[in-house]
Amino acid sequence: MRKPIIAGNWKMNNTPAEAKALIEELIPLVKDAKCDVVVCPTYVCLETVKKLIAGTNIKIGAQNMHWEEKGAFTGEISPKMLVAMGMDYVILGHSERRQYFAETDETVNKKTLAAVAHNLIPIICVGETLEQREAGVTADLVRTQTKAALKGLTAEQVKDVVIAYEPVWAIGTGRTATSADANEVIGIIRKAVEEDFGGEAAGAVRIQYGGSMNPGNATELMGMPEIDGGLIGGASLKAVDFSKVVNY
Ligand code: 3PY
Repeated sequence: MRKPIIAGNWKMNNTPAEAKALIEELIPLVKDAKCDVVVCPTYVCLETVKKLIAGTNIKIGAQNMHWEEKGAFTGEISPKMLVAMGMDYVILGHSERRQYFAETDETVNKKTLAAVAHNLIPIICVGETLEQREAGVTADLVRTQTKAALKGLTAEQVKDVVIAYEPVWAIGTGRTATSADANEVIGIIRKAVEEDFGGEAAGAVRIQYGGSMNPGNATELMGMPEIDGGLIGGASLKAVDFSKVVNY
């Protein structure tokens, strides 16, 4: 049985003071969650949030990182630094990073290998644009992105990775894939994992749905057999909304 995992991607929102207020409101609302609960604040809020969640059931992740441990990479943060700050997870290859910051399948793969080598759990995002969906290449695209991201890992390592299927056209738009569509594409991703790493790894890897998941659609999405959780954007910025998704 795969334990569901709901993660909040705060994106570029919240000052440390706002993050403190949000997490303090959230802690009591999700304390009885049956799923793994993760929040992913900006780098500048990680320390504040990490301190506040001590002793709770909430885990913490960053939204990106570089693959090198250190060096002349102005503006970047390394896996070693995230580990030193006590991070558990790191989101990699979010479509906003692919779209606006030239993230490629190759860099996502380098980051995935670095995350796993440092015992950070990567939440690897894959998903198609509207044009790709309309061109009928969704399955090919998510298969390629998934296989490229995981290349070089062992089957044992793949079991602990988290993948997020986020159709780009459903991100921040209020549009959601139907639960049947999301379930089908996640099934395709799982099959791609099986082809490269075998049935045991594919059966263990957790695959989330992301893209305008909210209190109104979480129960239905989470009821689908292939969907193991959610990567939540806008709804993770309000403690009550995020807690309703977590307690779906
Ligand atoms: C969204 O739901 O908007 C997301 O991008 C989650 O990562």
